[in-house]
Amino acid sequence: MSAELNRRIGLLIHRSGKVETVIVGDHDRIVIPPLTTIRTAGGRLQGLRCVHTSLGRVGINDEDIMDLACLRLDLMSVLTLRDGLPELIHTAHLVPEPVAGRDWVMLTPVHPARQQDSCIELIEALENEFIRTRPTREVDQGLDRAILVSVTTGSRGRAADSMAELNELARSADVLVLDTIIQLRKQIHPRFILGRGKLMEIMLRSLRLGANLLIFDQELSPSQIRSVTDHTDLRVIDRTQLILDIFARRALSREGKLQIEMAQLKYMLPRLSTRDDALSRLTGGIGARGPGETKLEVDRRRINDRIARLARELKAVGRERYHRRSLRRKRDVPVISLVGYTNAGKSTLLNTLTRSHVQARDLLFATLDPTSRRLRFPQDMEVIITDTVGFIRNLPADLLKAFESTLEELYEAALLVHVIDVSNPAYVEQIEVVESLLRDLELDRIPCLRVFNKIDLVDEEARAGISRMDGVGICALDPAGLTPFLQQAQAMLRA
Ligand SMILES: Nc1nc2c(ncn2[C@@H]2O[C@H](COP(=O)(O)OP(=O)(O)OP(=O)(O)O)[C@@H](O)[C@H]2O)c(=O)[nH]1
Ligand SMILES: [Mg+2]
Repeated sequence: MSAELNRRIGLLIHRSGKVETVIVGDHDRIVIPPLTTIRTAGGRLQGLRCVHTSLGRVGINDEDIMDLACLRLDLMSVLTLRDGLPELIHTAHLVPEPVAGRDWVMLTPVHPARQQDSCIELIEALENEFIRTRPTREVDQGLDRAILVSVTTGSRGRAADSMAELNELARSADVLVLDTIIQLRKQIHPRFILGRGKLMEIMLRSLRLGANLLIFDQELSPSQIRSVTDHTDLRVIDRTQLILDIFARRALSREGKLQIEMAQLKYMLPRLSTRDDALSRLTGGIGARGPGETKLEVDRRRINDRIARLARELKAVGRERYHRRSLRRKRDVPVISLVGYTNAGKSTLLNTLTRSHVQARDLLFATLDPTSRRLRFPQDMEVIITDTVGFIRNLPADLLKAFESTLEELYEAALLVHVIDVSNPAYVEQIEVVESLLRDLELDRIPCLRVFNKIDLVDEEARAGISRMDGVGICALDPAGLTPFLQQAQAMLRA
């Protein structure tokens, strides 16, 4: 048939022998359609092999290897034709350990009638080898296994710092990080975040390490997400989605939950079209449509309805909160608000000052919901101290917007205490991130006291440098050393 049509014909064959897909290509190539996600277990082969014809003399080419690697196919076989009849079958498969610097091997071409070995036995032996070379620890079972990817036009140093933070974010979301890849590019293509070669390299690595998730440090546009997901069945998310996921896990209060859901839906909305395209390509449109409305439109409308409802609920919750705050205002107790980069030690400081037990952990975004406590100052003055969500670089705009009512608390503060983690190598940039967010929120008109925290973790030299800066050094874990901070805070409140 291939010879008659003068086109390549390809089959995707399941291990059971069932033909999943028949692909008719043109003279020189076939395009494998996006798979209907057969398997997503990291580190395993797809369970599908591809066999296609080739009209010339060429067996396996680069394109075939790309498909083999990116789709984790069991095998890729190319049948060459001679005078319209089968000549030789060329087969390539992936290997868990590179052979001669390559992640795949080619078998010796044979006439299709003279194949000796069972391809199923070959595939199963291979898969066992993949599993054997990648032992998983008991404790890691059930966790997402991710490769972190950064594609940037900036400097390597900056990309590395940002990657370190992405790593921390992943850890805070209970994701096991298997590897990190930084690619520096002169320009970033608006449609393709990665070149084909790099994508293939990442796919091969994910197979070798058993990853099931790719996390990009950059925010991806819908078409960039698609350019990756079209070639792989790994889940692909970006930093923003990771942050949203952490927030969704941490939100405890009703308000927090509403805010997060709102932010997630808003983030999802423009990205919906991607999935619909993939869907309609698979189902061919017919059957995927309801009466006069596509599934996408239904989804869109449902989400918009939900967003509108969330907005109403949030408004109601906001009114309650306003009420509570106005009571506090009447009593005329000054409010001190702790602000700062995530993991700086805000909750720890609140706990030490007020002998409370707010959750303080070595995780990013440990705190989401605001907490207030009473605090009596040494010179007999009573204040309320509040702790809230931490800041981070490139905080997604929708997320910031979603937290508007939480952040509103800050506007009532008589004093902001900016907690800085001086043990973090990037603390100078973190100060800038926090202060510029405060400016954006127009909070820079409130007096702000810089507190250099975790001073116990840095050496003498660094400490001397800090003491020259404007602010006070503290160790939030040590109540005895907090007096200078309290004195300065009180002085600023009195001023
Ligand atoms: N060594 C040392 N560790 C500290 C100090 N202050 C806080 N930590 C630790 O830093 C980690 C983060 O502290 P948190 O108080 O949770 O930080 P946070 O600013 O509330 O962070 P988020 O709520 O995640 O934004 C915890 O493991 C604390 O034990 C300090 O002065 N010295
Ligand atoms: Mg906290």
